[in-house]
Amino acid sequence: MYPNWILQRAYLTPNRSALTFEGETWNFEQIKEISVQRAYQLSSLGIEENSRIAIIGRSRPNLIFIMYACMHLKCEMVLLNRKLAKDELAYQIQDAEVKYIICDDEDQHLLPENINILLFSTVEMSYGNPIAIDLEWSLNQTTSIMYTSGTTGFPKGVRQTVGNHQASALASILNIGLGEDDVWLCAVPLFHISGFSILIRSLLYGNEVKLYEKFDAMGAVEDISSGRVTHMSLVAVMLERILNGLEENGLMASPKFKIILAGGGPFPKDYLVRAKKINLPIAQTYGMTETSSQTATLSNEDAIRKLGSAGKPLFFNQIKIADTDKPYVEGEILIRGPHVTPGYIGQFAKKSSTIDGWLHTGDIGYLDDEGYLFVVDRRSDLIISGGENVYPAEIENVLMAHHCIREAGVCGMEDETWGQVPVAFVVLKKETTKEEILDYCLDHLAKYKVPKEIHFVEQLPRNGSNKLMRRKLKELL
Ligand code: S0N
Ligand code: AMP
Ligand code: MG
Ligand code: MG
Ligand code: MG
Repeated sequence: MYPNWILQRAYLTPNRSALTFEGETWNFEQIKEISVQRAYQLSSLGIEENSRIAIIGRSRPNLIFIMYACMHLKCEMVLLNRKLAKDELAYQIQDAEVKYIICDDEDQHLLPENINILLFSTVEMSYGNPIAIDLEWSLNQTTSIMYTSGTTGFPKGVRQTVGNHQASALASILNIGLGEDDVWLCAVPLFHISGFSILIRSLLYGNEVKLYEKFDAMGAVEDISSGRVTHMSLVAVMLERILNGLEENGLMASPKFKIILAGGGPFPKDYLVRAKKINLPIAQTYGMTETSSQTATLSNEDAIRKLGSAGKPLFFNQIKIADTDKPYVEGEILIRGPHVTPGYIGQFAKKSSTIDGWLHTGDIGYLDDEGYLFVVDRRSDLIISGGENVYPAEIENVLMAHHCIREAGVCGMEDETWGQVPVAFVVLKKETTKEEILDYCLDHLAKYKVPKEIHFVEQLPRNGSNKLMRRKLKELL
C-alpha cells in the first residue's frame, strides 16, 4: 500500500504552489481541502467508492479538483476526449459501463442524450457529508482509463494504475531531475496521458503546474522566454508555433527554462535544429497511452548528435526489437516495465495487453549500436494529426454506413500544419456530393478525423484475399 498522493503531498509541502491558472494560485494544502470537500459532495450525491465514472471538462482548475476528488474515492476515472463526436462518446460511455458522467456545465452539449449526468455546478453547490477518506492506495488499483483507437475501428479503454503512474513519474524524474522551483506548463489536454501525467508528476514531485485552458503559442513564448516556467510538454505543431513566436520576436529561451518534453509523434528534424539556435532545450520522447506517457526519452545533450532518435528507455523500462538483438535491424518495438498497462476494460477486457510480459506496440523501429531507439514507422496505419490519433478503420466504418457509399478506404496524407491528415477514397452506390458526405462525417466524427479530401473512385485497391491495401491508396494521391 502507498499513501494517497494528494494527502501525502499536502502533508509534505502544504505551502508550495501547486497550480496556477489565469493569475490565481492554489497551494497543495488548498488543493487537498477543496478536493476532499468535493469527495464528500460526490459521495453524498451517490458516487460510491471504487466505482467507475466518466469525466468530461475544459482544462480548468475545477476539472482537476473533481479528478482529485474521484481519486480520494478511489474511483476509476474514464477521461473523455472533449473533441469527440456524440456517437464516439456514446460508444465509450457504453463500453465503460459507467454509472455517472461528471460533466463541466459548459460541456453538457457535447454529450449524448439519455445518460446520467452530474454537473460540476451541482457537485460544487451540494452539501457534502464528511466520510473517511482512504489514506492508502494499492499499486494495482486503476486510477485512470483512456480510450485509444485500434485497428478494428473500435477504441479500447486502457487502464492506468497507481503503480503505472508512480513508476512513470519516478522514471521521468530520474532522467530529467527535479528542482524546487520547477513549474510545468500544461497546455496539452488533461484527458490525454500527455496532460494527465503532468498532474501526477506535480503530486509526486511537489512542483507547480501552470495550466492553460487552451494552447496559446504567444503565452507559451512569454512563459519560456521570461523563465516563468521550466518545463513544458507538447506535440510537433505546438513546437512549430512556439519556434515561430520566439524567432519572429528575436527572443531566446530563458536560462531558467529546463526542458521541452516533445512527444505524441515524430518531430521534423529541422525543428530541433531551430530550437538549438535559440537555446530551447528539447527532449524528444516516445510514449503512449498504454505506457502512461514516456517510455524512452532523448536527453538534450544528445538532441543533435542523435537527431531523430527518441532516446533510451527510462529507468525500470526495457525496450527490445522483436525477433532481433542486432543493432540497426528494424522490427516491432516491444516494451516491458512497471509503467505498462495491465490491460483494457469493456469489450476488450479479455484481451491481454502483453505477451510474456512485453507490450507489442505495433510501431516499427530499431536500436542503434549505442542502444538509442529510432521509431521509423508507426503502428498499423495509424495517422497522427496534431498529436491526435486517427485510425483509418474508424473513418471507413462511418463512411460505409452512409446510404450512398458502397466502399471506403482511408489513408494519411502529409500535411504542413498537422503532420498528417486523413484522406478518403469512396466507391458510390447512389449519387451524392462530397459536401453531403463531409457534413455527414462532421455529425459522426471528431473534427480532426473528418477527411480533408474525398476522392470518388471506381474501385479500391485490394489484394487476392479482398483485403483493402491502404498503402496502395497512398500511391493514388
Ligand atoms: C495542437 C493543438 C493545440 C491544436 O489545437 P488548437 O490550435 O487549439 O485548435 P482549436 O482552436 O481547438 O481549433 C482550430 C482548428 O484546428 C482544428 N484542429 C485542432 N486540433 C487539431 C488536430 N490535432 N488535427 C487536426 N485539426 C485540428 C480544429 O478542428 C479547428 O478546425 P476549424 O477551424 O475547421 O474549426 C491540439 O490539437 C492539441 O492539443 N494537440 C495535442 C494533443 C496531445 O496532447 N496529444 C498527445 C497524445 N499522446 C499521448 O498523450 C502519449 C504521448 C505522451 O504522453 C506525451 C506527448 C507529448 C508530450 C509529452 C508526452 C509524455 O510522454 O509525457
Ligand atoms: P497514444 O496511445 O494515443 O498515446 O499514441 C501513441 C503512438 O504515438 C505510438 O504508438 C506511436 O505510434 C506514436 N508516437 C509517440 N511518440 C512518437 C515518437 N517520438 N516518434 C514517432 N511516433 C511516436
Ligand atoms: Mg474506505
Ligand atoms: Mg490514442
Ligand atoms: Mg492520442
